[in-house]
Amino acid sequence: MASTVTGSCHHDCPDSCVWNVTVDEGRAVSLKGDPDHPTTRGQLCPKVNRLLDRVYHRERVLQPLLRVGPKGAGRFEPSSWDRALDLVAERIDRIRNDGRTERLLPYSFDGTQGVIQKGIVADRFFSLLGTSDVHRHLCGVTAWLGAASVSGQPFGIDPFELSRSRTIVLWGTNTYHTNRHLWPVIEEARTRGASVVVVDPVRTPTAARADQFFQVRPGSDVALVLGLVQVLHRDDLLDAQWITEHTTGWSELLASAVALPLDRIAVETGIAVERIEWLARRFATERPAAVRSLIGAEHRANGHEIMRALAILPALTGAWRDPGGGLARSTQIYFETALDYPAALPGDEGRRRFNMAALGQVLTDPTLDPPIDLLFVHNSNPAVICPDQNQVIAGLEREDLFTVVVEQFLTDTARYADVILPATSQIEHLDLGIAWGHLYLSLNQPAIAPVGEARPNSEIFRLLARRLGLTDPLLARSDEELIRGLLASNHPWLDGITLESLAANRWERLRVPPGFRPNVDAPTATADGRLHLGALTHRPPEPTAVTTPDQGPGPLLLISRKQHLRFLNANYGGDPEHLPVPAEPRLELHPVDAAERGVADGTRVTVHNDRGTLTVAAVLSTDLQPGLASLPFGWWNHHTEQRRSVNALTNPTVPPDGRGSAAFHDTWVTVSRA
Ligand SMILES: Nc1nc2c(c(=O)[nH]1)N[C@H]1C(S)=C(S)[C@@H](COP(=O)(O)OP(=O)(O)OC[C@H]3O[C@@H](n4cnc5c(=O)[nH]c(N)nc54)[C@H](O)[C@@H]3O)O[C@H]1N2
Ligand SMILES: Nc1nc2c(c(=O)[nH]1)N[C@H]1C(S)=C(S)[C@@H](COP(=O)(O)OP(=O)(O)OC[C@H]3O[C@@H](n4cnc5c(=O)[nH]c(N)nc54)[C@H](O)[C@@H]3O)O[C@H]1N2
Ligand code: SF4
Ligand SMILES: [Mo]
Repeated sequence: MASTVTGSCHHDCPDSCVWNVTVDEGRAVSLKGDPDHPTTRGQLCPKVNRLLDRVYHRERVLQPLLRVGPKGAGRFEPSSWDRALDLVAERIDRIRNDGRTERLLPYSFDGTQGVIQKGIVADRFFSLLGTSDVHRHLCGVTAWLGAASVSGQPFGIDPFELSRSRTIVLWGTNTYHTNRHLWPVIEEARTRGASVVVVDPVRTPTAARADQFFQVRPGSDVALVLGLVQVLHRDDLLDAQWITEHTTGWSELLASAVALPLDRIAVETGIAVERIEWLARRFATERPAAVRSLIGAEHRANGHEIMRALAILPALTGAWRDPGGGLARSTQIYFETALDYPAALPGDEGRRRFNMAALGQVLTDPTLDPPIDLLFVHNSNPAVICPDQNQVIAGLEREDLFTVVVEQFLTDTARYADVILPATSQIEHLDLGIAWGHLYLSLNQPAIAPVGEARPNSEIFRLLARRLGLTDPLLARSDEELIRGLLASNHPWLDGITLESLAANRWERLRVPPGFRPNVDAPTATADGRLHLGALTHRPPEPTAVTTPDQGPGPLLLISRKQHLRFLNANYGGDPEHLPVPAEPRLELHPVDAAERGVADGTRVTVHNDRGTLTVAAVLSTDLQPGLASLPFGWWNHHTEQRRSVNALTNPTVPPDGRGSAAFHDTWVTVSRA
């Protein structure tokens, strides 16, 4: 008899959908979006609709594998779990005995967002060993830090409150595509008279559906906000009382704004003065008014300042006063505040840490002391997702580097492994699902037994811990016990939410009151309880040193967005069934730039800078603007003749303090006929 088991999507996607898996005689036969779940509303997405094909994919890694060929050749022999785990434990033990556990670098990211499988057990394992570690900052941390510099703890409104808004500014986010379950909410607001404004350098599918599209010059967002500040001030549209009572730094902000005249701002942003005036008036008067942003603008050298500017804007008009007004950003902070995450071990702060964007440099730096001898990857595919890919791969090719990869597939990273350990998929393990696009917690129940010999990440680390004699109460807990611990925080947002209630109700909204207004219904979490404004600095993307001096037309700025309907980051980018036709990444160029280079639709072009070269076909698109080119992110490396993808070109620069994301989109390239 068939049964149905409820689970939730693990992907690094704001929507965190809930699904029902039908299981017949131990095999999952259908997976469908839950019709009752308030944000899923019965629909998954083109990435996940065929997740079961992925679960039972002929190319899935289903037993431990040991390398037999040269690094990267992708030749492996099957192994028993005992042999593979003994080998990994023995390698770790060797460097532990030398007292140099800093030679081990764990590398993980958001392959799964489930709290347990993402890393609670792994983090404790590596912390106990005192290994090196990475700052997991490639996504969202710059946005977090930028907003936090204004509001301390960067709470935004629940994005689903946008249904109440009359002015919605989708700022550097491609909602229709990357956050698709929010789109119906925006449409609902529109039927009630809301105006939807998109600010993006590209006419995205979201921009094409907007009421107003502000096609800004890349990286010019701070200038646009400075223009809005001037108009709000000049036309008496500020909420002076709110500014006085709730903020500091207004006069510094105003001084920085008036230093950049409006006509200059129009040039810098590409937006006419009248349109800046329109947006300022609309945002101040057609309320509730909200800015919605994710991470599009953070992947720039001035990403922190852009996110600061976006967090400042709602304070100027007192937008936070209205339910449905303010800033709607990642909601992850609500879950991190409510759940009882295990406290870090004493001494953890002192571990050697690198920004994850610097992996290539870390693995290839001959002066690094001690160097990295053992790389342990799980929940990530750095050979595709990390900037400066040629360096990353040069590192992975090192014969003296021992690489362990816990994966479901033979990814571009796993190909370089010495040992691959097969991981379960989301429908094979237990997890607690949080979200960064809404406020629902979900319980992901395993629907089927692990396929082949796959094991959950958590179990793999527990097995290794046992072999290494690591004792810690957290490592002795089962996944279910870990979930109970997370829920046992006594935080009012978890009031009455237990493992049992989640199992019975299938999901629970955090007990955040509907219409909750950060900075109004709860104090602003800065030391003085005020929102910190202060001067803003506009800094357009600067041509970097790694631009090859160009012969002919000048360099183009290259962005690499999440463009594919059927990729989720680097998931599916190697799966023929998920690839478009023709199956290769293509460079989008504006017709003006194409003409200057003698390039037509389909012409093969060389895209080049000092970090790398790719040969791909060109597609002409008026969705871009002159000077801006775009190559999609997520493709696996074998789809180009160089066996590299867009991150072979991207800029790995991170903020000077090493915290925050890489300037992926501040990448300059020359483009010429191949
Ligand atoms: N050029 C460019 N680069 C980018 C970006 C961009 O926009 N442009 N975006 C950046 C952003 S925002 C992000 S979030 C990162 C994403 O970087 P990652 O988080 O590394 O990428 P994903 O492809 O989501 O997931 C990585 C792997 O996790 C595996 N996985 C899934 N579930 C499990 C599991 O339960 N256990 C184990 N062991 N593995 C599992 C999948 O098979 C997949 O291969 O990429 C960044 N890189
Ligand atoms: N289909 C699909 N959905 C996804 C993903 C996926 O891979 N595929 N990935 C998921 C992940 S990990 C994340 S983090 C989210 C990201 O979700 P989003 O932040 O919405 O997505 P991005 O494509 O990274 O960037 C959004 C927009 O920022 C714009 N942008 C670039 N530079 C600037 C700038 O200087 N100013 C402004 N205003 N805009 C700029 C880009 O043109 C792009 O349209 O999407 C998630 N959803
Ligand atoms: S990838 Fe996103 S939209 Fe698709 S099912 Fe998962 S959570 Fe939903
Ligand atoms: Mo991301």
